[in-house]
Amino acid sequence: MDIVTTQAKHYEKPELTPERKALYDRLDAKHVAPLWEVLSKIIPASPTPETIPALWRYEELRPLLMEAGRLLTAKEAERRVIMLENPAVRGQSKITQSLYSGLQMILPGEIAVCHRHAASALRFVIEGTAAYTAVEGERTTMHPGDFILTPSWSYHDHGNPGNDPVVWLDGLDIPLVNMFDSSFFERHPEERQPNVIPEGDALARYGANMMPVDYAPSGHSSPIFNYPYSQSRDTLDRLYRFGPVSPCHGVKMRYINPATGGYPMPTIGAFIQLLPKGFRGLTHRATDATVFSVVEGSGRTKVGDQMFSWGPRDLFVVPSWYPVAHEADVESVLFSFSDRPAQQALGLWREEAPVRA
Ligand code: 1HN
Repeated sequence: MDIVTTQAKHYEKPELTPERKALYDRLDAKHVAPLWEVLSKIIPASPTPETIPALWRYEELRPLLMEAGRLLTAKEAERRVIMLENPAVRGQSKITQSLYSGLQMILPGEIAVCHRHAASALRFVIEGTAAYTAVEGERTTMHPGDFILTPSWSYHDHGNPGNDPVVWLDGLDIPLVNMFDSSFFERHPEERQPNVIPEGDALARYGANMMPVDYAPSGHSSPIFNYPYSQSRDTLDRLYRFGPVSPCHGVKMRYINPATGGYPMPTIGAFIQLLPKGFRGLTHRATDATVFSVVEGSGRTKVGDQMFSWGPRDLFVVPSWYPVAHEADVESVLFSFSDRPAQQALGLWREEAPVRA
């Protein structure tokens, strides 16, 4: 399907005469400026993202991450992460305009010390089965494909008591928090927070289509903090068999806060989708720039004019409003996250699915 690239008509700038230019210089000296000179730039007719589509191959990143593991400890680094930087905005520690992402590695025997910050975080486990993350007193073991939350201002630490490195994808709303100048950070007095809640408590209490009768939310995020891949994979499998399959998204599910049906965190939403073998998806687009992590399978995604071929553990980013179409050679699973909840809360989110030819 073809992509609509026609731009709506926009306001045209008035002519720049010598007298006008002289006025603009006098305005400039007083730290004021004429709106009409910049209006179409600051209010584009449709999104004009500065970030660009990009793909990272896990097999290229993994050796570099392992070398970082030889050169510094998790404790020295606070968090041993190689950041996925959008190629168009290098040095800004962002993958999209609003989100930060990176690959974090923790070696056998290491811990990542306990701290908390205003930024909300998610983890999507890529490799290794033995690490745990602890959030507000409860630990959870991290398995590949698990989607794990660290809500804003919750104490968290990680550890790897196993024999192999563990790698996960981090997604944080750091650029968004910094846009509001609302960042806070503090260390816990201990390296590890006390383990006061039995493992599995949150999932048992909130993850079985029931809520404690006297449940009262303690914050803005989901009371579940590990959404295990075993459950999400099984759901995708059954829904594929039951149908229907979306022509754009395959079988696509949104992770929820079970107390509200809304997103797990106020600023970052996450999704998991199955693309059937031989799937040829229709082109669609939305205003939430999205980071994808390939869990299983192989295929291709067309983003704008670019075609990204992907396999397990590869990562790619689709900026806002870029047309996207997925294809799968074999049955494939993609995890993704974006700032969709923030945009929806502010009444800004739009989608076009499928994009009109
Ligand atoms: C952080 O706390 C983690 O807890 C990961 O694993 C990445 C990036 C910036 C600031 C804090 C983590 C982070 C981070």
